[in-house]
Amino acid sequence: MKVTFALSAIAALAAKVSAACFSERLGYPCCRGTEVVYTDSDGKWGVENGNWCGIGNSGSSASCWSQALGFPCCTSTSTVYYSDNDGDWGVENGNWCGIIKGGGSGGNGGNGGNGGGNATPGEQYTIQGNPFANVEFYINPYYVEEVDNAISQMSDSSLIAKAEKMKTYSNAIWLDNIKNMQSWLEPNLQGALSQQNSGGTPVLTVFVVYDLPGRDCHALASNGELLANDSDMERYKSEYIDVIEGHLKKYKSQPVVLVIEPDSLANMVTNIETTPACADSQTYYMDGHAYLLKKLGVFANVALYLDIGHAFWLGWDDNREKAAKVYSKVIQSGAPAKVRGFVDNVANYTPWEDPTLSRGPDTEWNPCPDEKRYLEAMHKDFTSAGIQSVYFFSDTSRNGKKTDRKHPGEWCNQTGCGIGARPQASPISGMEYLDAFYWVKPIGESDGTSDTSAKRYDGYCGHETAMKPAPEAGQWFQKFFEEGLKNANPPL
Ligand SMILES: *[C@@H]1O[C@H](CO)[C@@H](O)[C@H](O)[C@H]1NC(C)=O
Ligand SMILES: *[C@H]1O[C@H](CO)[C@@H](O)[C@H](O)[C@H]1NC(C)=O
Repeated sequence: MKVTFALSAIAALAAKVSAACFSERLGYPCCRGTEVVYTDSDGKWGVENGNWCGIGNSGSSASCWSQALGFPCCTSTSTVYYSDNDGDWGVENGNWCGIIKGGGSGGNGGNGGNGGGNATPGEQYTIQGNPFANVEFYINPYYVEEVDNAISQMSDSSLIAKAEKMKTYSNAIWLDNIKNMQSWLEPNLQGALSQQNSGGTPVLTVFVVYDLPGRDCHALASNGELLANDSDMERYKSEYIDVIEGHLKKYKSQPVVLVIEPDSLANMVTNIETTPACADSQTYYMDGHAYLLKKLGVFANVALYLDIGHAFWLGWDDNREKAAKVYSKVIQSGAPAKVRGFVDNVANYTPWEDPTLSRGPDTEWNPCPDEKRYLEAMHKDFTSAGIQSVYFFSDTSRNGKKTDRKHPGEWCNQTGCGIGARPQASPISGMEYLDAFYWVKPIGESDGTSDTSAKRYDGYCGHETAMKPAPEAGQWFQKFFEEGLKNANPPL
């Protein structure tokens, strides 16, 4: 296969699968003996201890073809994640696995037309207006797998029912290092394309571009792989942005939204003077934006949104004023690229509306104490600053409920958090500049480790209102996921 990597090679899994028979993935054990009682397209069946069992690794067409390529066969999924000349690939336990043909009866209905072969891009798609409108949202099969794993650890049936619903909602795919970009970008574009080709409705995929040199200069938990130096800047351009550009150029017949570099420009607004690492990163952040805008902001089927932090970051009057200058300068530096707008509250917890707060000592005189008032103010300020296209979408993956945090600057794994509004286009009437609510941060993936000895430990993740113990950023956090399900608002 083209994508030669293993997210985590699990020797034990490979060993288990090589000894397995075809029937295990269908929920039946392997036979010890070899007497055939029945044969169907899945393979040869025997009966032992009063139960069906499978004989051998292959039925008429059910051979584990991927083993020869060094990958196990899928045992519990038939969701096609990627197809190439070798066959259909799924993902299990963070590793690629081969889907055995003729075995699709394992009870997994798949997720809507992912099962095409090598989908071929068609004619150029052109986004007109709101890219979230009149499209289907792509469901990330990897997240579905994570949720399935989470469900397998649950026993409460009402919680399981809520978790099942999570598999029907879209969230963004984070291209948070070069390797993950190589692994996730093209297969998901392919998946969305085959769904679009078979269903007839455009299928929108949202990716997060997130690998600037010196990334996340003000926090430790999500520091990136590239340092703020010239040689890493070259890698960002040639190994990351240029590769993304190539794929977007190829997959021109489907809509794509890009979230651009969360936290980076907000750090340029507030943290250059106070945080040396942000001062060191400044030229790379600015040049990086100019470069990526010129490369990625020129496709008719791709809409870009620059990250603007959240209400309790840039909401204060002086910060908004500075922000208008920084963002208009960045957009000009990327000309002739087009930027559709801005995305707020990415991976944060600030509620969409919080009528209990108004400007005063409680908000430290922030006049924008919720995301709605923040976007209203930003819309005004950015428009006055001469920015041409001022639209927004808001990350509502985890802001359904006010969390336990005592200070709105707390960002790590907040207890009491709940899933927020479901992904939807044009959610608020009268707010025509709000393109969508959408889930950028996949809920359940950790914000950062609470292990104080870890290299990327950030003090915020040890705070009183942070859930502990927490795994490294991006890894699955079961307890946190369950809390989000229970507290979902509106309820799941
Ligand atoms: C830049 O940082 C990388 C580590 O990511 C290091 O390998 C490289 O030597 C550095 N280059 C310079 C010019 O300092
Ligand atoms: C941080 O998140 C982890 C998992 O994401 C959770 O267990 C931990 O409680 C959270 N910590 C805080 C302070 O919210």
